[in-house]
Amino acid sequence: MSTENLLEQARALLIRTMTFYRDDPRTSTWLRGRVERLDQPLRIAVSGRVKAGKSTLINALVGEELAPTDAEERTQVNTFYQYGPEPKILVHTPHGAVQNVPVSTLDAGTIRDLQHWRPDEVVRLVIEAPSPGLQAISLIETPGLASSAVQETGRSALAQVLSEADAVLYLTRHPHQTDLQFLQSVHELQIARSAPINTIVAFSRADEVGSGGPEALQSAERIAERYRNDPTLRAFAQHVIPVVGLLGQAAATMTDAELTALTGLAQLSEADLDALLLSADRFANSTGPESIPPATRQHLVARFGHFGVERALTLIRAGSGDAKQLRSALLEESGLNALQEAVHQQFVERQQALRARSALLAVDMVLRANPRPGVHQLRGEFERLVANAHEWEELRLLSALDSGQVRFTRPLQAEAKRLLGAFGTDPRNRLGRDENALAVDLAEEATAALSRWREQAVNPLHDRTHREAVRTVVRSCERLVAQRPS
Ligand SMILES: Nc1nc2c(ncn2[C@@H]2O[C@H](COP(=O)(O)OP(=O)(O)OP(=O)(O)O)[C@@H](O)[C@H]2O)c(=O)[nH]1
Ligand SMILES: [Mg+2]
Repeated sequence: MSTENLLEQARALLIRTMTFYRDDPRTSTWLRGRVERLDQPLRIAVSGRVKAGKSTLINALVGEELAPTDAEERTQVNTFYQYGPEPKILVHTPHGAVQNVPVSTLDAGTIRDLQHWRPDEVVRLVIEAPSPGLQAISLIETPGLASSAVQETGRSALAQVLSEADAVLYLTRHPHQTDLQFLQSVHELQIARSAPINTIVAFSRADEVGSGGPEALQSAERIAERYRNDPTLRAFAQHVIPVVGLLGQAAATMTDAELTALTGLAQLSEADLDALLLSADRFANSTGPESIPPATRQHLVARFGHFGVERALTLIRAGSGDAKQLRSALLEESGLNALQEAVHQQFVERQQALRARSALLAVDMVLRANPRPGVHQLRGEFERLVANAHEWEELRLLSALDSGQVRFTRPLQAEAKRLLGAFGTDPRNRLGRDENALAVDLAEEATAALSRWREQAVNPLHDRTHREAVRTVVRSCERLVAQRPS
């Protein structure tokens, strides 16, 4: 059995496909781009309906206000935010030309102007920024789907997103039916079905749920929980997370002046503060308190939202006095920490499996679009890799274990997750040993785990789902036995 990892096999197949099409410059150039991408930061598409809060969330994730958020018209152009040593804007036209727009700083205004070009004038904007938040991942904002378009153009828009990104962060304000259908259509593609490992759903603008009071996030969490248990959604999204992107963005980019204003407000008497916080309108426009003038309060509501201001004041009064404490408490309350954690666990840690998926998707697209004599060998190799992609099986089983679709008894459940790589994919992590563990101990532990799980495989009490799950764990153990720890 080959234990060479899936990514390397997928890369090799991608390169062979490129060689096979070398007399077709368009195809081979496209494929070369895909090969190069395997060594670039992971690409995550931020997708969803118009005004779902995509740009705001991108800023919250990057920790800077790069993406224009207050645009009245909707964004028409795919906008890539990626790391670069200096600020840079590249404009891609439909004919393949790339123009460099000279900039010394990146301001949302310039980006906004460029985003208003029509799709037949500009097909893609690439914003390069020296932001630490973009070193491990690149983010792509896709044009917001109009509600009618979710169904109509859903598939083609989606095919586009899929071919551009390794993973999808889908934002929805109300996870209703059309969004589910849209997401499901992603899932219909062959690779997507084999590897439903690349989608996180963010339940966005969660502060607006219900009447939008301080309890909004708890209501949003209850709704999210319902969707997590929805079998349709669970089949392709591993996480449904409520987020208040606006608060996340404000917390991540909070200024000293904002902190000073918030601290000043927190010193008001409880009665005055309660009266002031009755509504966003009252907060922003009432004449008093004079120490914090209306203009400052208007600024605070615009930046943090009414929910965010209320949370910030409550936290300051409870003792989160300095900027660092307040920022981290607000990032927690906005759901941004949970989202970052999910992105890390599901996408960054699993990037090899996601990159392999993208590479195979590219091969599949080319073989379908340009069939010619001799492709059957490549197609055969493609099918073999997809069928044997054990990494994807591990991810599927991990999410089934997390969602409760599959359950082992107590000690086995934890061990299965560890062996499947939930706490790190290195042999040491999988075997629950630290970095000082000796190779011989690891080998011994791997053999012991394998025989334990082989016993489970013949347990007659297990149903089919269970037997398949056990087989996946056994296969992970077999790989650990075959692997030489480095
Ligand atoms: N209350 C609240 N408002 C938000 C939140 N996120 C975004 N908004 C507001 O919603 C509006 C749209 O936000 P954007 O981030 O521009 O949304 P978008 O999905 O990028 O919009 P398009 O690209 O134009 O489709 C802006 O006025 C934001 O301030 C949130 O978490 N809470
Ligand atoms: Mg936007």
